[in-house]
Amino acid sequence: MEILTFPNELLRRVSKDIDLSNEKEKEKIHGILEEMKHLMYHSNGIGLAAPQVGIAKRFFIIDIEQKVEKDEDGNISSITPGRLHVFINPKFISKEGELVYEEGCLSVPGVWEEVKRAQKVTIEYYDVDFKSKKMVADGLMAIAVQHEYDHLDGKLFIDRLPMVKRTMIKNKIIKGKAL
Ligand code: QAP
Ligand code: CO
Repeated sequence: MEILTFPNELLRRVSKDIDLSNEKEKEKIHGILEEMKHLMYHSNGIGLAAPQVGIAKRFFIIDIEQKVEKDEDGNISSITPGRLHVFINPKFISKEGELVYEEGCLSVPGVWEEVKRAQKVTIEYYDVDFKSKKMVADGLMAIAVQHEYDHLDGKLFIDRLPMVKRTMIKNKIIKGKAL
């Protein structure tokens, strides 16, 4: 399993809901989640969605509390996981307010830009045990949920930048990769 990066077309697919009546599919998810968790922590990420590892299904993980220790060379020496949240078949019930936050993405490495999102969101989803849950999130958690949800619809945070900036960044990444 590896993290796909822009402009990989697989990141642009609209993902499908997990079929909660399909026990085989549910079982498979657990193994995938385990691998995604390791990938996310290892890459110093706070969120990772299934489409980012080439799986067109509607689920993602978020841990906004993890602590990453680096040695003097900047290499990761230890990662202390915080609280991992698993969101399966998520749906927004409400969004309120506005918040600008500097976002990055494991699929768009090295790019950090300010994005405008809702400040507070209510989201319905199934957790890792396929139990129905509801969460009211604000601040960083609200940003993370909206960012990861976008991946399920094939959207990236750079799509939400003003046109001029977006074109500049996309061209720069594509040129950089061609070299
Ligand atoms: C989404 O993003 C997010 O470019 C998760 O070199 C971002 O985990 C939610 C990362 C901001 C809320 C606020 C990106 C790591 C990680 C990079 C990430 C990089 C190394 C991004
Ligand atoms: Co992302």
